[in-house]
Amino acid sequence: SKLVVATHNPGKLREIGDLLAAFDVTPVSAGDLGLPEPVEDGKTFIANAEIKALAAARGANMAALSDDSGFALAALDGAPGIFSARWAGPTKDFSLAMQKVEDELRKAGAMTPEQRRARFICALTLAWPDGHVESFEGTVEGTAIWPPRGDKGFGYDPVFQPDGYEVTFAEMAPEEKHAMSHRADAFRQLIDACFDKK
Ligand code: ITT
Repeated sequence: SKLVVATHNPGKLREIGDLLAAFDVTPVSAGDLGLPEPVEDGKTFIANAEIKALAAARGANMAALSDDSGFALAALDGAPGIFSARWAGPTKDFSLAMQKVEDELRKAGAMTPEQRRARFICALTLAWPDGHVESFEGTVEGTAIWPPRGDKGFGYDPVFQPDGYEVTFAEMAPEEKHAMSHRADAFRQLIDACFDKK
């Protein structure tokens, strides 16, 4: 069966495609279907994931999967959180967003690893054209490091070192990140609840 992947973020699309590879669904991207991006005015990751998945499911008249995710720093009360994409500015430059993370952590006096606790959050929503939704949230815990390291992955990956690893997400092979990421955590829950194995 076909599934619309309701994202315009190429990094996410690649990871969701990898994570879906073992299942009996053919992903089609929202961008390729020419679906517009809805306004994400929810106050939580799940609220925004539901807005995106429902808009795509209704627009395409097919089941749709969305991902609303972000980076959260304990020392900044969870910022950037649901505003993670916006910290990169209109040019979507994540070297800028990572610099802003570092500047804000310094301003907050957060210099030790204990003060630099960070987590990624991923909300996934599967939605159907009739308005039914199933949502799941996954997380991964770690530390915000500086300077950025690695050139794989996307977004804030170069400044995130997951607990128990000496490498950042951007230094990991994709399979390694997929085995333990916030997205993988949310996916495991969704797959258990909604998908049949091939
Ligand atoms: P769509 O809404 O089209 O899916 P977006 O990039 O606007 O794309 P979000 O509003 O969910 O999506 O923003 C999430 C941001 O959080 C994203 O732009 C990344 O910078 C960051 N992010 C999410 N998952 C990440 C990951 O696995 N690694 C690094 N950064 C991640």
